[in-house]
Amino acid sequence: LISLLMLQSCKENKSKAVNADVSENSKRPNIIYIMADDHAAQAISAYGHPIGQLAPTPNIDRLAKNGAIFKNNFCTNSICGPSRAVVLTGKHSHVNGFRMNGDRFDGSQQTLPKLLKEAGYNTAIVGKWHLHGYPEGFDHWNILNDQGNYYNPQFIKIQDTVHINKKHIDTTAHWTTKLPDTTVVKGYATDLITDYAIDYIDEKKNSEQPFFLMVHHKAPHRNWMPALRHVNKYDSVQFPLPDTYFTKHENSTASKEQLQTIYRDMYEGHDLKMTKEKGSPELAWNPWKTDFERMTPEQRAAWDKAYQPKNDAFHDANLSGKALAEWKGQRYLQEYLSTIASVDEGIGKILDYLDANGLTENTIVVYTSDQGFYLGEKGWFDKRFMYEESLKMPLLIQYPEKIKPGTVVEGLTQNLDFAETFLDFTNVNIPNDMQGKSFAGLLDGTENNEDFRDAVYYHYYDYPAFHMVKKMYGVRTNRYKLIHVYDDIDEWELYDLQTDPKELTNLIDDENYNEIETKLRTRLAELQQQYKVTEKEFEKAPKQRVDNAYKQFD
Ligand code: SGN
Ligand code: CA
Repeated sequence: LISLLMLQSCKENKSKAVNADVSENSKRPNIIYIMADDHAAQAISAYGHPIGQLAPTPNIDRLAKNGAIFKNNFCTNSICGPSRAVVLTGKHSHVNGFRMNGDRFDGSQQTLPKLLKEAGYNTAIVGKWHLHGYPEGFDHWNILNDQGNYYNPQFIKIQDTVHINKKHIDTTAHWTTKLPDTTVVKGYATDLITDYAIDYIDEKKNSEQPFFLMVHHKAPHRNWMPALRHVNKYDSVQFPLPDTYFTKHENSTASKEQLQTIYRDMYEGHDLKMTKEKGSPELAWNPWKTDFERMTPEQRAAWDKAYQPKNDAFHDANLSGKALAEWKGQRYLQEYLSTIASVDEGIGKILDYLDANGLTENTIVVYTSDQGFYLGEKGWFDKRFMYEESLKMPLLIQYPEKIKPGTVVEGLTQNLDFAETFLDFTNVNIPNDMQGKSFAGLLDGTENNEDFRDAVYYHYYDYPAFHMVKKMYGVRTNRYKLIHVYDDIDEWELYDLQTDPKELTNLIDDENYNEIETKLRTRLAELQQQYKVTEKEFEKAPKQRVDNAYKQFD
């Protein structure tokens, strides 16, 4: 039967192929979708930012060199679970129902993996899931429990949901489900996820069936724990701290009231790996103990050996005030970028594997992050705001058959478009209820960047919550951005990205911008109508909840 099928597919290939050499290529492309967690474009060297030059990412850069780099790719809602839900559905948060972390993803709805599976693809996901409940529409999955840990993380596989340690695991359960110790895998999360990805590709490489694989890293998410081989990687590098590091946030109340300032809100031990005193490896403020306690004695000893000299030197320096704030920024960047070194190595391994096995030509490889991230701009870490650093997602795609090496995409694309684009590339019908737009035409040169989209819609809901970034929605065009911050506040912000790329001057009361403001308000209303945003999306949180949250997180 198999040879009969092969004969059949050969016949089809021949009739479709222009010449015999490309007959192999008529097999639909595989897709490897690699998404890091919180990877800022500033930290990818291909994007040209000074930080990325000091901490090179040669393997991620290979995608830009062999394929395309996107300069204006945006998320619709700058936070983890919501971004993942948008990627899976091609629909805005208010339509797919996952507005904030903590919501539960309705797995019964139409998703990209389900559509690809129906169209004959083998579908898989390895790494971070973070949508609560377990993946649906995947033939294979092996996911981190909740946020996952850097060292010796817990993984749960599709098989585990049937029978794990003789106990039935509820596939609809919330993450608070206590998983058995047998799900702990010794090793470093980034390396394990890379290995799982390669194992899967290896299993599928000779199959007639094309595959869709999502590789979701935990890194470089908080608390930024590098692999043991990288714990001293950037000790002697001085990263440039942004000139907005000590800004006073004159432009915005939401910016003033956030709790994601590096030198004020980071946990000294847990995040910055600072110790209580010279000579002791005991960590300073470390509220979530399990990240370190789960290390094996050998791992912990190697870790302490690497950190002790630099932490002792810190105590000797006796820093305070501005110098201490700058030291914290430096330590943060060193840690954050060291975790990316493993991610980049992993991408290199996957690309080398594809090359070595003749899979490169017919495989679409995507690299992105669930949102952007702050590397000290405005004094911050984390994301959530509609400003450029967190709104922009890095995006690089390699697909030799369709994308010319060195392609630069300037059009306004979004994570909302990913599902549509992959369906387009695989010749699967794009359902009408998806809200994005395939950008395949920007990649093969059949569509103009300027004509692709004139404005993107954004809506962030997760307030009150960690970091206390207020609810906001808005519109961004090629040049301008209009934001409405609401809930316990009612404030508008307007920025001219051409004259003020760092978004420090709120022009909302500037008369010279009245006309622009009016146009932006009109466009915003149109987008809300187009995307079917209803009044329900602007509900306020009870005041008591907000007050309590400030107490809890401050
Ligand atoms: C954790 C982090 C926050 C982070 C959220 C959401 N705190 O709560 O800093 O904003 O995750 O991140 S931690 O101390 O527990 O690490 S997200 O990527 O999952 O959206
Ligand atoms: Ca994230």
